[in-house]
Amino acid sequence: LGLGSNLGDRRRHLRDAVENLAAMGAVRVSPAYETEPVGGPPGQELHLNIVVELTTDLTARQLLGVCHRLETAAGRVRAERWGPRSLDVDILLIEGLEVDDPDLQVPHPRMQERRFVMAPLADLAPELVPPDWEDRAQGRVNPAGSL
Ligand code: PH2
Ligand code: MG
Ligand code: MG
Repeated sequence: LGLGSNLGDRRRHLRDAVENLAAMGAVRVSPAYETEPVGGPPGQELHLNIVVELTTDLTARQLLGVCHRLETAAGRVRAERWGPRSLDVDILLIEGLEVDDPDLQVPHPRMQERRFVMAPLADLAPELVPPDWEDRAQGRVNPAGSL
């Protein structure tokens, strides 16, 4: 899962989400990165991004529901696409599964273009990132310690 926040207490939103995910299965959490917004309206605040591995028996659909509930719990209001958000939780990869539905694509179709995803993913699961990912990824990121 890729988690991000650029509104309100970013660290608190991410920590609460990780705590809730940990109640659903074993979690491994990447270091945090402070990241430049990629896409979306201009003038946005920096994001705090992490990647979380969750070991769970949930189906992809059930997991998508969990992601949306965590966003709602963080007070997310959906306005413009890629606008400021208290919490975004995206499914990046599910072991052994591909999904291509209008509302859910796995692997996440844009993850390889995004340094804010690939840098924490490379820390957490280096075996999942291609060796040349840094050449293709956009947006500056800065290490921001552990969550
Ligand atoms: N999420 C997006 C679009 N752009 N940029 C950064 N730095 N971090 C994000 O989490 C992010 C983004 C779409 O969800
Ligand atoms: Mg997203
Ligand atoms: Mg999202």
